[in-house]
Amino acid sequence: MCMSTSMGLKDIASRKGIAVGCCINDAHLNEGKYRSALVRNFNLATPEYELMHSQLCPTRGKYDFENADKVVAFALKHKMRIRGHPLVWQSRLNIPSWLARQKLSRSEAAKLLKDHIMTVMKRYKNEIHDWVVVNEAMNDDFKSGKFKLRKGFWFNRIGPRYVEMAFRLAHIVDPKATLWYNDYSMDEINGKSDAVYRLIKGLLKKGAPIHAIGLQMHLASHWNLDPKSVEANIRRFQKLGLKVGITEMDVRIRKPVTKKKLKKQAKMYSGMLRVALNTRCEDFSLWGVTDAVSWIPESHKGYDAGLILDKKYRPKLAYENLVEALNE
Ligand code: 9MR
Repeated sequence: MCMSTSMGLKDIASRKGIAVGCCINDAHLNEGKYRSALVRNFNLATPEYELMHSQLCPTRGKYDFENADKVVAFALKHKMRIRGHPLVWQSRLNIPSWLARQKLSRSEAAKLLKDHIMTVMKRYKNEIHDWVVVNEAMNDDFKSGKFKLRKGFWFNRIGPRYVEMAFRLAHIVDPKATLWYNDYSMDEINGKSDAVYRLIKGLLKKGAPIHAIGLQMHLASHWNLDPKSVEANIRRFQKLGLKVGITEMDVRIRKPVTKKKLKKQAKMYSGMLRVALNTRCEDFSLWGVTDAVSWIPESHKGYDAGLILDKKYRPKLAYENLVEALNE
């Protein structure tokens, strides 16, 4: 079936039963090209930073949902599903500074965890039905090969059980919501994905309401991911009864950006999309649509051009390869 060229990724993907998603940054929603690129290509939205604890609650007891509301309203207006992200994340960027300074007993910390989860989920109970409940709880100590739950704000005050606690609280607030565990560098079968698999399997055995696994898939174009290993990793989580999604894909390029590196990037994007299609993932989501709006240059010095449209919103080879993979 020939697809009209005016169709975006989401239209072509809909025939394959997979959602195509993107993070949305409210600061750029006043830019026409940014809005059009999102509306044309995606039917799943993840607020890029607007639901972070530090953004929502910069002052104790006072929530400011203004920016998050903008992303939610935009997504609903354009019939995009929304994945709320993140409810619980120990990153220093996510924990509000007033909270980080608190000396808390275990029960006080548990109450604050519960209050935050309830406050955020209740506000969007009718709009958001997928939540990243816990983000990046596993350390990434590939050097030692010893993978265990990261120490951090909630771990240090509540202990390792904060993960299970967060999922159980989220399920109580919205028993119908799909609850996700999301992490990076766990796309292939490796020490970290093994550790997450053991963690999640154990929690499921205890009846923890975990429904889905998000593979963030933040890659670099000089890496070589083994599609078979990614496929096997996805399938083993699915065998636990879990949904799996690619939640934050981008493929950063070490500067200078060359044609050869862009070609490799394109191959990686379409290769992972084919894996997502073969394994019937819930979604194939990117952490941005245009190189003009990307966390990469700031966070990965010396890297750029990690997304599928260039800085002038022109489709890159990566975009064309995704269309080709979807049309197969
Ligand atoms: O791209 C996000 C950036 O705008 C935020 O300031 C940052 C806060 O830590 O989070 C970035 O997104 C991260 C996501 O929330 C979790 N996976 C890794 C992403 C890149 O750091």
